[in-house]
Amino acid sequence: MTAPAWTREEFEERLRERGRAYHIHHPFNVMLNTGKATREQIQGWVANRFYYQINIPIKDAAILANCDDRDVRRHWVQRILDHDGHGEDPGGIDAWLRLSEAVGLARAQVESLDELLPGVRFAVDAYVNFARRAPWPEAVCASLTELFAPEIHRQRLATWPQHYPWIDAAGLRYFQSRVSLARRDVEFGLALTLERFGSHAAQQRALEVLQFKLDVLWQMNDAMAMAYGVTA
Ligand code: AHQ
Repeated sequence: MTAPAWTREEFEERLRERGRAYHIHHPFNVMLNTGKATREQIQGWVANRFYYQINIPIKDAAILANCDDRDVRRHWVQRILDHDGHGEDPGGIDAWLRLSEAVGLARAQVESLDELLPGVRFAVDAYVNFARRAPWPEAVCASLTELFAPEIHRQRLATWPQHYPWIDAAGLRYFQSRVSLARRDVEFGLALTLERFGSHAAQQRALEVLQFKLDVLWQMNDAMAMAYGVTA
């Protein structure tokens, strides 16, 4: 006897419950957002997170390449433009390089990936390779860690200026942009996930996929904590 599928409300609640494992709760992130991070720890975080940022559009292009649904593609393509830029908008990757300069790093230094830690590279590459190989609805589901992202961006915007007055506020514009973009992205990704993962088994798989992506983000913080230290 197979278990009955959860209702959409129950399924969404189970997805949101996984927020307990979101990297907002990782000691390295708590250190960053409670003002305990040194300049070097912040610089290490910015330089390593750059690898995640430049891989998001590559991940999203993998989803597009696998996706046979035109309506989904016409929504999803916006994510690539958001990061790579389009028209007058230089995009999120450029905004992250602006953040790099604001924390005292040269653009070329960050783009060289000289600071990239093995654990960060492996976690990000695992995410991109997952998106290349998994059925595209699973890769859409993996992006739902952004259910919890507006809070982490708001937390940075609320705490960094007071804790780190040496960081040029223009560098925080990326976080500001993601508060609304993450909400827009999640609205589409969540509706698609609730719709397409219909059976109980599929819903369980969706939770496994979300946990995988939560682990990707958690591992990135583990690697940075090991390399740069973490102050509780
Ligand atoms: O800046 C972030 C971003 O553009 C994305 C896209 C999305 C995805 O497709 O997996 N996830 C994501 C995230 C971004 N920022 C992270 C942060 O902590 O600044 C959070 C991360 C996410 O929650 O997955």
